[in-house]
Amino acid sequence: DPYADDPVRHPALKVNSQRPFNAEPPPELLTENYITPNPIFFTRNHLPVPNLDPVTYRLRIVGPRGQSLSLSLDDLYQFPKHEITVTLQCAGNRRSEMSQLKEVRGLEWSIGAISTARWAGARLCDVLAKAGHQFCETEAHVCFEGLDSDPTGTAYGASIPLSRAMDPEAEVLLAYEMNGQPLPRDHGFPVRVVVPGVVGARHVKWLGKVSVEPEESYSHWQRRDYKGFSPSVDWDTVDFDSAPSIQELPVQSAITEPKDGEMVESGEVTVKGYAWSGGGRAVIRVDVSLDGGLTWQVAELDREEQRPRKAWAWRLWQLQAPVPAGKKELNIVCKAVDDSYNVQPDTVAPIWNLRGVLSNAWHRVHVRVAP
Ligand code: MTE
Ligand code: MO
Repeated sequence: DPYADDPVRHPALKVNSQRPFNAEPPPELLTENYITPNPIFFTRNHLPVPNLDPVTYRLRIVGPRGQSLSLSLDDLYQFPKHEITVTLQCAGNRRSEMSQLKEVRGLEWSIGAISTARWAGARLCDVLAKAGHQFCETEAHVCFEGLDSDPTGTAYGASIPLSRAMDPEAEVLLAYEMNGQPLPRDHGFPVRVVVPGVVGARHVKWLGKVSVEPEESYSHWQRRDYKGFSPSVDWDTVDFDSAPSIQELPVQSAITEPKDGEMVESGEVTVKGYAWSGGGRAVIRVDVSLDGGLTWQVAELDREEQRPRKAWAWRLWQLQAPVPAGKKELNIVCKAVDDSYNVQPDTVAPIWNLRGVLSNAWHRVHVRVAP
């Protein structure tokens, strides 16, 4: 069993797959804290978790002309330490709502394939500069390879455009700390990539190699997965080369309390949730409806700092509202707006796609009101 050496996990996690391990925190724990505690941070593994020795660990950096650098953990600690709060979301978050409409291929994530941490590490731009890389090529990519691999020896891999990697304002990290601790094994010990504002799939864990290439990564997960398609495309007609790889994610929000099917007290209801947008776009508003979207109220957003163009982390929100007299049930809905005034689509059907990615329709929760 290649998974026999996987780490022990927190019992509160909702497991979507045991081997490889994929799990999400239950909604009520997800928004209990702005910073997700490491043990309940969602986990998305494609392969067994490698067991790496921090003493012998080396990160290989390969430049555009093949020149290479081998960095130990101590070498990485010599770069200026950069610390930022970043929300990581899997492209498959909320996939289960898509598969309710029509079958999709993928893990049945509910609303918890998203979490937030303080990440610390070296900036990728500093490390690439040290490797002798000056930003010149415009059509280049930075490819990442993990040290996890399948039985044929193929490693997990992904890439981002070089322009993002070299932009100090994009704050791409080679992270060695998560919430003040060394990275837990499930989250990439000893080093992972953190690409703020970008889909989780590019945040390569157990990082073994970074290379500057003229093309995107040839990895399955860059080229044959994590892309969006029209609802009309099926597995017979799909042409993965025709769509760009997902990088920045669209605006997203979900209700974490109350839960679907719950009974709420009459009088007053408290609705809680999260909202986030990709590319550093800040969430400026969350609208909540108690009547399926006929009328709306504006939720209260947390006061966490949102830097312009660098709003990498989610906002938690809540709404306390009277339950309209005589109501026996509530159809609670939320939708977020980001600072480009991007909004979420009202239903799943027009954004349904065969892989069930980019699922960001209005989130809906149905509850009964206690008599
Ligand atoms: N990196 C490696 N090496 N192997 C993986 O399976 N999964 C990716 C990404 N990085 C993955 C990886 C995907 S799809 C996601 S959503 C995030 O890691 C999940 O990060 P987390 O498990 O720390 O939440
Ligand atoms: Mo993912």
